[in-house]
Amino acid sequence: MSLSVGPIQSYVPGSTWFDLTKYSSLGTQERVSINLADSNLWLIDSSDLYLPYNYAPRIAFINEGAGYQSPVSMTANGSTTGDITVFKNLSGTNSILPSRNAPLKVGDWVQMSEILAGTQLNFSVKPNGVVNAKAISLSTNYKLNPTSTSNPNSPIFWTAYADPKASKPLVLLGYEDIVGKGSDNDFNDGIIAIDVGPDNFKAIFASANLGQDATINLKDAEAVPFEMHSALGLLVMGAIALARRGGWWKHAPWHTRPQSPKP
Ligand SMILES: [Ca+2]
Ligand SMILES: [Ca+2]
Repeated sequence: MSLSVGPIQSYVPGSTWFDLTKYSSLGTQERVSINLADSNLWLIDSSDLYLPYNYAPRIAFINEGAGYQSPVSMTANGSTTGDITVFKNLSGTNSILPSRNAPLKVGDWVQMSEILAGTQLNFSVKPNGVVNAKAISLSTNYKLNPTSTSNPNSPIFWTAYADPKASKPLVLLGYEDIVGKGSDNDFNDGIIAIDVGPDNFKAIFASANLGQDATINLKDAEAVPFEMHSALGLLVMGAIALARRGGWWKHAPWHTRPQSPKP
C-alpha cells in the first residue's frame, strides 16, 4: 500500500479534530521554558513513533518561528513503506514569524492514507529546502542527522510532546532548523501535531515517555516506563489524599443536602 496525502484543509474552530488554542503557546516558547506540568504535557521520544495498529493519521500545522521555507516529510518503514512530503513549505501567513507569500495558515491540516499496523513513522525537515534543494534533512530518526558543537542536543533536532489526558490525544512535534552556528536550540522553528489514533497513542506514550522536565538534554534522555492506567491510579490516590485532609468532599453537594427523614 503506497502513501498518499490529501489536500490542505482549513481549521474550523469547534469542528476540526483538534483544539488549536490548547497548543498555541507551544510555538511562542523555547523548549526549555515550557512548563510541561502546568500544560499537562509530557516529553516523548520523537524517534519512537511506532504504530502497532492500523490508522490513517491526520497532521496539522500548529505554528512556526522560522525565517526558512522548509518542506516537512514523513517516512514509513514496516508494513507500510514510503516517503511523502506532508507540507511543501511549513511557512504561515499568521504564524510567529509570518511571511506574506507563505502557503499555510495556522491550523491547516492534511489527511494521510492508512498506515498498516507494524509501521515506524519518522518525520524530517529540509531546512530552507524550498530555496536550497541541497540542504541536509533533519529527521526524527536522529541516527541520520549530523552533530554540531553549536547544538548540545544534536544529533537530535526534533522534540515531541503529548497530553495523555486530552480527549483526543495527539503527538506534537517541534524541530530546530539550524545545525551549526546560529542554532538556538529553541525547537520551535516548526510545530506540527499528529493524530495517530487513541490505541497507537497509548502504545507510544507507554514506551516513549521522557518525563516532564523540559530542560533535559534530549541527547541523553531515556524513556521512563509509564502506563496510562498507572497515571489514572495516581489521580485516584491524589483524590483520596485530598479527602483525608478534609478537602473538597466537605463542600460536595451530598454534604449540604438535607438528610431524608428516616421511615
Ligand atoms: Ca516563517
Ligand atoms: Ca531555532
